[in-house]
Amino acid sequence: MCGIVGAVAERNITPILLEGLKRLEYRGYDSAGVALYTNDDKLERMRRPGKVSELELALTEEPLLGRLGIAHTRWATHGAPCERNAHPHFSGDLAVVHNGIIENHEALRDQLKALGYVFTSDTDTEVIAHLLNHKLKDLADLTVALKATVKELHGAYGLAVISADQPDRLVAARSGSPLVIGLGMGENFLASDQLALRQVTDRFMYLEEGDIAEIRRESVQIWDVNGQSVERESVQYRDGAEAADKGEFRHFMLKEIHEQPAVVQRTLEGRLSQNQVLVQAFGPQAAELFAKVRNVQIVACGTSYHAGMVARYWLEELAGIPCQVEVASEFRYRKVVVQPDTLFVTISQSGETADTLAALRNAKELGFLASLAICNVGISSLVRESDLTLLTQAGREIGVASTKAFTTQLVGLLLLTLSLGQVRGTLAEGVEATLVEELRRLPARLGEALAMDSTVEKIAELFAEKNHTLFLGRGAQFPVAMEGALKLKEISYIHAEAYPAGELKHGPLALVDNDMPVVTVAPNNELLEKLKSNLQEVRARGGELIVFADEKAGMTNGEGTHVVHMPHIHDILSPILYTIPLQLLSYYVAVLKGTDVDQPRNLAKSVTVE
Ligand code: HGA
Repeated sequence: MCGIVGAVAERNITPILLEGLKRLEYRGYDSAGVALYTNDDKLERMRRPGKVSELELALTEEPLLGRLGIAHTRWATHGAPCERNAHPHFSGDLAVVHNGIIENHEALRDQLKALGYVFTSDTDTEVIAHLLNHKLKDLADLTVALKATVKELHGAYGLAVISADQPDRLVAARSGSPLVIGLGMGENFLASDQLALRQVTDRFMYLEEGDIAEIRRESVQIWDVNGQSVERESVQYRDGAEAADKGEFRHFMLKEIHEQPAVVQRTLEGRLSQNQVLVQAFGPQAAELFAKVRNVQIVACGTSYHAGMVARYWLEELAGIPCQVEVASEFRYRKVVVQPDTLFVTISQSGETADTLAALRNAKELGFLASLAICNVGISSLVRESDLTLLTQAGREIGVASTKAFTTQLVGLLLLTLSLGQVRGTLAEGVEATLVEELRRLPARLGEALAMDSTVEKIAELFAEKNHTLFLGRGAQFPVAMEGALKLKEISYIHAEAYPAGELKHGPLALVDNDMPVVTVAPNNELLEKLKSNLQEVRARGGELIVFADEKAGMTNGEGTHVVHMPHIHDILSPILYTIPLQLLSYYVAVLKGTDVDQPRNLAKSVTVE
């Protein structure tokens, strides 16, 4: 979360910093700020609450020009989202921007106050600025003082610092929050995500955990966690900057929903033979490791957790492998009993999700057989630190509410299920060939579901005045209902809860009346008749039903019952298909309510804090 951009160049860098912030804004958008060593040899800053556009406006009215600078877009963890708490934070001649959380900030604040430092914000970040200032008094050199400062910080940080006293460089430190250096000709850059810098360079150097970097116009020097000077490999991207533009669509979210047939296709590419999944897609040692797997533990957060919950149904039903799924923020702090030969699977769009990453690091001490990441970013920490990987090919996801990342994760998890079953010989006869064939047809089915766009848009009108909603599903559709409820909450701010349909009578039915729409996904499977009975229970209490049902499920419109017919699909793949109308529904409800669809309040993309 939060976004950092920095630059040291010979030209004015203000537009570069602003463009970088705009590209990172999807990660945090409470406030934005920039600090520049100006052409008058002064350290100056501009900060504004709200989005980067507010900062841009302020800089148009009162321009700041400089050749060395840092900038930040914030997602507040400590202190309200106001100008006073916006980064960069100053201490004397120093300016600091920070991603992460300093856990010992209270103790440090007390020590620094006792030394006479005056705090002007409520953030944890400000202690870093003052501590560094204090260290500089003895150590004189900015890089040396930063090395001493980070030794006293507990928690997570990606830091960028400039000083008016040593304006030849930008210094940076990484521990728990990613940072990347962008390499230019006679100019260099820094950012929390290379996306911010694709406008200025295609050459990058990724900092590793514990690294400190000194970035000058003509050189970059890095020290590792032990203080040893190290070289980090530089990587060049030739694929051209991925367009961060909405094209013909009104919002990134809608664009990303409509990209799903294409990105699912891409995620399947090179991973299927005629009638089998290619196990090597998970890495060269996959076949050997998969043969030993007797259990699977999946750990993830938010939408990725819902993908993991669907996978549990698949792994147990198809591959006969016991599977547990847990949210990372719980798993990481729990005493876990690990069954022998358990594969530890993490799922994350960004691969930088702090809780998931911490869970992976803990898992390494717990005796799991191996770790496997399902992730959308090949250069992420999660991928680097896992034994096996399957990269989803969703492309950059800008909408804060995840859509295409989820469906491609599901595809990845189905490939995993089939691979494990194949290697262990536990799949029923013919199942793999059938599902491989069905997976090939999936992009076309998703396209058919997307063609229902305008039908779903009409249904959304039923929700515009409502405050509460229930989502119901049975079997593998229960996590789909959970994901549908999460989407609606995230972007329309309507309270939505998901239940397994059979649980309705054990409590939530008490909530049902004609003000509580009930959304249900009803593929044509062996649970259909039971689901229909649950829906009758809702109708009998005056609840309005919105049912996304298989065209062969025999469900029809009636009073208080709105049925949207879905293309028929193999039951195993139905969670992927039925996700689509629920994404569209939440999108159109949010549009009707006039919320900020791509950047909903209080949220941010890529949750890199605990
Ligand atoms: N703790 C700092 C930075 C927050 C952050 O990294 N969010 O993703 C603050 O609250 O300003």
